[in-house]
Amino acid sequence: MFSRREFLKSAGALATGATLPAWAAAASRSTATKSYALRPAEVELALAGVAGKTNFWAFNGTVPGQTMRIRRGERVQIQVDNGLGVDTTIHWHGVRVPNAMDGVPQVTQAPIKPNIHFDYEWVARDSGTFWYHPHQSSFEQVPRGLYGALIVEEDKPITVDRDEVWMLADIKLDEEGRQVEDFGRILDFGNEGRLGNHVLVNGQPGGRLTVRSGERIRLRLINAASARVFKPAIAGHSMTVIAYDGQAVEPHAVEVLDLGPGMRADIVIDCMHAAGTTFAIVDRHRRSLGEIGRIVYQDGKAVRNKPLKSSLLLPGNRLPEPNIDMATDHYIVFQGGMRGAPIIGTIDGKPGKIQELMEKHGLTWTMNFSAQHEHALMHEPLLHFRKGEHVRLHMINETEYTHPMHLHGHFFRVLAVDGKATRFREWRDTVLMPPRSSVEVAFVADNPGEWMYHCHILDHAAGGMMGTFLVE
Ligand SMILES: [Cu+2]
Repeated sequence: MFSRREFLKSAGALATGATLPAWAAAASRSTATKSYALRPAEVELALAGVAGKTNFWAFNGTVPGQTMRIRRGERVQIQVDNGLGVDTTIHWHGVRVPNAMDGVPQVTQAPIKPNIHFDYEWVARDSGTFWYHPHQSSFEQVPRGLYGALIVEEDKPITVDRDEVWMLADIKLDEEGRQVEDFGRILDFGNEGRLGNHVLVNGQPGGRLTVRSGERIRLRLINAASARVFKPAIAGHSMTVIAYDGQAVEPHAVEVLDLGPGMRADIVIDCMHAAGTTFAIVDRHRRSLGEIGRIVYQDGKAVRNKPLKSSLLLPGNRLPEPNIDMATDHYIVFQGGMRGAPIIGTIDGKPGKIQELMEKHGLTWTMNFSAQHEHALMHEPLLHFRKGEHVRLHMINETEYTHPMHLHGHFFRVLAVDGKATRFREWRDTVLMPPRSSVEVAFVADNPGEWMYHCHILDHAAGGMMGTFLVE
């Protein structure tokens, strides 16, 4: 028997040399396959301005891993060959993959053992800015350097002079320029997470966006930090947001972005200053380390003297639209953390205190009164949805901390924060939940399987703020 895939492969092979009938050409285009090989392993890399070499874990020896640029509708095959001394997996953050390809150890697959390989394969249904990283001990593996960008290009992109990716992260270095290996401390789990002491842009300190006067730049910002929330602002420039988490939003200007771990923003910058000038991109968050990078105007003639007038509205993806009138209401209550009420849920079936949860289980947070060890083999889904169910999810944050909450396999519309309707009802896969707040989102649970729902401050996830939703 000839499978459809083999048939299309041979149809694709025919394309070299022979003229294909239009139907065959279209078929091979729509199922074009891109293959990647990713090998996570230890590596020593030089950081600008840092003496000596720095120890990383990296995909194919670079931090970030290679940027995967694909087109919407393309099939992607990724062979992961584990060169680490520990188990790993890869999660395709924001990509609506089939459950078995989601890369969550114990939940969607067995962990990839050292020296073993695993093949991922999925079709890019949505265009947008996504990223990939391990879901195994992510509080350690991600900050060690295992992360990379995944860009799915639109069929009809907007007009810009250049399309750039900045992966933001931080790193904790000692005086010799080595990574401090203090991962997994309960003090970090129960507070704001483990913060680095240097900001990295695409793996190096001090991002540089070199531009020519008049250029219009699309900048895809990805927060790959394990715990740091960035609030980037650009001196002398306005940022027009065109997408959040890869999904189109009505273009709107902002002075400051609010980018929690896991979150993305596509912004457009019209660079209308004079050649030879420089502008700082600063982090305005209260835990900021200062400058993230700079826009540097090259010498030379301006590309144009007035900003481009063309539309910044992205075509958008076909996401299932939740109907609020027919939606079922579901609730998640968040409790815990070292600062705040000594609350919480259940320990061994009885109401317990945070102190007890920490001492007995090494956990610091609960969702709906239950805390989970990272990817435990035995676990109960937090919520159950019927396949196709329209869901309105009420998230009630009773903690004193901010949490970027991430749902796998789906996008949701953000309806309201503290009862106040959002301006754009934007689609997201990760939403920032401010301290002591409520956030309302809605989505259609159309992707069958058991999906992670967790805080993307990876230390919080490891401290119990992770659970699953079952769609069946
Ligand atoms: Cu959190």
